[in-house]
Amino acid sequence: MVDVKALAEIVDEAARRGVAVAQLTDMYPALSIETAYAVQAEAIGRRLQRGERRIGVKMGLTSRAKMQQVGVDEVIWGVLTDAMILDDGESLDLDGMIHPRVEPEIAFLLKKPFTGEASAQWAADAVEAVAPALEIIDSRYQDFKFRVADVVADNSSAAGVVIGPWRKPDLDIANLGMILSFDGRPVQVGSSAAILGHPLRALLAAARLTERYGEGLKAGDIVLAGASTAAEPLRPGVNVQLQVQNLGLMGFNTKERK
Ligand code: 0L1
Ligand code: MG
Repeated sequence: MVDVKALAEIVDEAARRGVAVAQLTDMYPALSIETAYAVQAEAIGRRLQRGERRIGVKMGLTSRAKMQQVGVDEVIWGVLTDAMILDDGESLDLDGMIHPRVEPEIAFLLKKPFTGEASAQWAADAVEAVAPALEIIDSRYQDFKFRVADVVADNSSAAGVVIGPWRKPDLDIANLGMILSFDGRPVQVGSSAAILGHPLRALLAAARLTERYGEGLKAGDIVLAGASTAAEPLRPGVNVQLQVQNLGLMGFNTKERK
């Protein structure tokens, strides 16, 4: 019998203290996806008890590049809280993180709730605004190695999010060029088409999966669609920028080591 509370404490404490742990599936090789989402929900409950507020969800592994990078080929999701938000242009302290990476994404802001039953048109109509976004991920597992149940339990590696300027969703986002740069040099180049063929498909997947394993999508939620390229390891003292065609430029800095 899996002790969901005990596993939630392991991943939550690892994130809080910035200390890597062994994969949960070492202890429970048969850990199911359903139980892993229960562990995720319990760990998020611990964050909410500490005063954090749920602001939306992140989709993970929505592109081939991401699936290949971590050797898991299943779309997953996690919860975003207000404590994970970093303002556009702000500085990020890497101290307290284990092996942080950054990846280029598209963010949606929802104006109405919708469910797994929704059509693509309904999903598009539910979007209030769209923005370029950078997700900071930090697996709590040693060597950034995990199986799908491990990463789900670990809130799909969510660690931080920077959102660029919001704009009305009155443009075609099917195939936008996305360039992630470190200190002005491109390190990852991709297209929004790499996100499940169209970022709106990630939104539909979010509705389906969050309804199945969680609370569904609500008005006011931010939804990160998932990365269009592999993630890039972060290091101290770097300027990180994302340029998304027609959506604009945004970014953050990492602080120098103390
Ligand atoms: O946002 C993501 O695609 C991350 C999902 C988990 C896998 C990873 O840590 O790269
Ligand atoms: Mg991501």
